[in-house]
Amino acid sequence: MDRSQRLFQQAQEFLPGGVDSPVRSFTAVGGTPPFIRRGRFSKVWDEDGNIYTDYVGSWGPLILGHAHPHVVQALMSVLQRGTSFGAPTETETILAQIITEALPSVEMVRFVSSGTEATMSALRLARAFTGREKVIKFEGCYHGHVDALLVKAGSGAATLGVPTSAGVPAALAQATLVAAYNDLEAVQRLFEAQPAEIAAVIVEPVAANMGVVPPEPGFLAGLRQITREFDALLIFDEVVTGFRVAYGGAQTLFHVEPDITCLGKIIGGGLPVGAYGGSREIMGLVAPLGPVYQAGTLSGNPLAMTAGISTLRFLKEPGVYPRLEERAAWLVAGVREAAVEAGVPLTVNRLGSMFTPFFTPGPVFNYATAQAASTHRYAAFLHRLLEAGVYPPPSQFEAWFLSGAHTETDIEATQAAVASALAGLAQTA
Ligand code: KE4
Repeated sequence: MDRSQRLFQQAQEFLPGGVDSPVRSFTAVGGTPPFIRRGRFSKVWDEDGNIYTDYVGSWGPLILGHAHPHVVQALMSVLQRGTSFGAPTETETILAQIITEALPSVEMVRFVSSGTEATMSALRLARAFTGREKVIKFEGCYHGHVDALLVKAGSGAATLGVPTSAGVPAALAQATLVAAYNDLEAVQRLFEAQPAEIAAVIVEPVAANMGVVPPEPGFLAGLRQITREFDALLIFDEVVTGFRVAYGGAQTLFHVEPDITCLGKIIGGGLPVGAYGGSREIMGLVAPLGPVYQAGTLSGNPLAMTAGISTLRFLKEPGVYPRLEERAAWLVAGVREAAVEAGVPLTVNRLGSMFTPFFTPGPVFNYATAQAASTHRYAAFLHRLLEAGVYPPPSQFEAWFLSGAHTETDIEATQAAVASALAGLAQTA
């Protein structure tokens, strides 16, 4: 890996940690991150010519795989017309219509350029709509680097052991109440202690940022009932789960309708995007219609909209999600078998085409139980897989993503690489 090492050294001269997002730095797992030169379908190539079967998928957006012909052709067809106008374009209306048709709880959408912007705006909107200031989030859930939500966050914050970021004003953190994921009673108690002060509960309907942790039966419906009872809003952060776990996201899978939905990743097909949406009543507060200000130079960028439209149109084809489910179930079954064979304690949580192997006997149902996993073993596992041409997320507390481009051959090769890596781990401490 000479070229990636040289490039990483150069990058560290100009970019903090050599990266533009902390988890990419391999700080959690050690070693040099491969610098990626190109991707195609389920594969990525690094700058030293090594090829990998990719399970990061740009952290979720690439559910169709890298450089999918539909997306590339769609982008090529509009690129010549220009890249951004700062004026309305039809592409925004087309994508908004696709989203509102897919998500029954969403009547209107506002596009932004990242998931962080989506959750930040959703929080402001919920506070304006209710006239209240406090919010409830769950330990280990990550909603982007919004000041108010970088409290006991997951993803990179959990990975780097920085549960509460520096620079977040204490006053702001104090308005953020935290409960354990899957703990409805804790949420009930928080509301009973301050019944008229909580604007919203924000939740990843399937947690992905402490590793994958599905909601326990009744958890989401319980949040819906409690927020209704106390006149607070329920915000589903579906930046990961939107169009990932089902075409209509987790809200259609679990039949729970939130008041505000945050989206990102897949709806931009790999280009910068975020979105938040809800009823006409709630979205009617957003400027220029109402008093909640939110804006963005590249919001609704026509290239991102075009990539999103072509991606979602492909996902709407019959059979896409059942095939993802079948392939992911098969892959994970092989991983579980290999762990038993190797005698390595491993808990694999999966929902649809996203999953996480936790190096702990388990079960893993919240942040505390996820933290019991051995990050040391995960790091050793990851490096063995990289050697074998498999590219997992460089953190124990992230989701692995299967795409529609992963073939049966990819899955068999991944299962073999996992079996060999686990057998090797069993030999070491
Ligand atoms: P972005 O601002 O990174 O587009 O989205 C923030 C966000 C919001 N909500 C959820 C549920 C998310 O998972 C994310 C971002 N996810 C991480 C990976 N777990 C992005 C990868 C990174 O930070 O580099």
